[in-house]
Amino acid sequence: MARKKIVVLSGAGVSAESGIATFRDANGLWEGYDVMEVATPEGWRKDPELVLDFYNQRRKKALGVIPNDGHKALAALESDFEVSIVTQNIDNLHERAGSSRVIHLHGELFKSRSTLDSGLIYDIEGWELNLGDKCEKGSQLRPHVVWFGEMVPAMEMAVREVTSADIFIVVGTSLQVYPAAGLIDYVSGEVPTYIIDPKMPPVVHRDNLFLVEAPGGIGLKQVATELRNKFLD
Ligand code: BV8
Repeated sequence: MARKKIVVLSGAGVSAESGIATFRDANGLWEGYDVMEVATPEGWRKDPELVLDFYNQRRKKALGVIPNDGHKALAALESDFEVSIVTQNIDNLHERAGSSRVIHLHGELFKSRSTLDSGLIYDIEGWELNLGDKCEKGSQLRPHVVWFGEMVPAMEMAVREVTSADIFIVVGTSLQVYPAAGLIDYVSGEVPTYIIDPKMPPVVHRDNLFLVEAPGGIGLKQVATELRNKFLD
């Protein structure tokens, strides 16, 4: 029998137990920074060094952390299910935990992109991307990240994933950023939908909705057990 397909929408909360700050929790990432200055094209134009430093600090932090039980529980689901992870996170902890299909809606921290030709994308070795680092066509490299006010190119692919889900899991996201948060609206009422978060985000009630008020490390293990009991003969 074909394996059931699980689609996951993850946010900063799934990396919290690895020690990476979320955006909107107390002492979150945006504290101490003005989003408009470090995560918008205008901020980049105004002060590229401030922006490069903001992402260098996050890359340095991300190099020193490891995947947590939540990332590992999602990777382990691949032994019994087809799993696609649509993440808003720019860290690579899902991949490092072993997840083989990860769509980064908002880009990737360890990649840079040409400011002249957006098709030129490079891996960043180490943690630094600095002013003067140029693409092969000689233009300044920028973080390969989707800033506020920029298009989300992977959205179409993400919509295709969620519309083909047999099971949908939302973990570690406040569902405040669009169009990512709108993905839940593409999931039909017949699809069992799990929301895992210690502080439940606002979700319009729907059929087959299961709220798991717990951190990702515990909640994802609990849901994984439930799914195996429910869907594996
Ligand atoms: C676009 C990359 C248009 C950078 C990010 C007014 C109303 C509505 C929308 C808008 C508006 N004004 C502007 C907009 C659009 C805007 C938007 O949605 N703004 C919001 C803030 C209102 N969106 C955009 O600009 C998008 N683009 O719309 O383009 C367009 C169209 C055509 C042509 C041109 C343009 C682009 C949005 C992408 C922005 N980039 N990140 C970077 O990372 O530095 S968004 C950023 O927020 C991150 O990606 C992050 O992932 C994302 C969402 O945050 P969360 O992941 O949810 O994190 P948060 O801290 O909020 O929540 C953490 C959750 O975890 C909490 O629920 C917490 O309880 C939970 N948690 C805590 N601990 C744990 C836990 N869960 C589990 N376990 C734990 N231990």
